[in-house]
Amino acid sequence: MAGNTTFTMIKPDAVQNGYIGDILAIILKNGFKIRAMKLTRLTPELAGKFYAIHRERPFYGELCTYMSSGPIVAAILEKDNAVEDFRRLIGATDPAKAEEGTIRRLFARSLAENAIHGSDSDDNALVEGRFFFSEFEMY
Ligand code: IDP
Ligand code: MG
Repeated sequence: MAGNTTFTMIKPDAVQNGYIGDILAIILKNGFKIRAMKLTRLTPELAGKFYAIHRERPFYGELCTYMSSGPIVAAILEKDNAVEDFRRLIGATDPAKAEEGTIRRLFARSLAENAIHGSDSDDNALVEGRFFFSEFEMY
């Protein structure tokens, strides 16, 4: 059965461009509830740990530099079928391929700087949420 929570980050480009409010409004309008949220900043080491699954990929270094280049908004979101519904709402990794109306289509600059993260499975949603939040920060 699909779980009801996912994890997201509004990435440094989107925070820098002033899109936090617009993106959160879309997320809330689409029925997601915020269970945890913080403005924070990753170090290159923490970004490397978060994206360790990609460490063999050619873009890993660039990804860690980008994800530590400025503050992000990290959040745990709740909704029925959260992981799948949120991935649909953010759109394809490459904003040029993302559907009309998706968050990446609306706010992303490029394949690398693509505005927002969404967990790709229930298991990863849990791991990623715990990476940023203690149980006392989840409501
Ligand atoms: P996802 O965020 O849609 O799940 P992943 O393939 O898991 O996409 O990649 C993680 C992140 O790495 C992407 O969101 C994007 O920021 C970056 N990325 C993915 N592919 C490339 C690439 O080919 N060049 C540069 N950056 C990339
Ligand atoms: Mg991914």
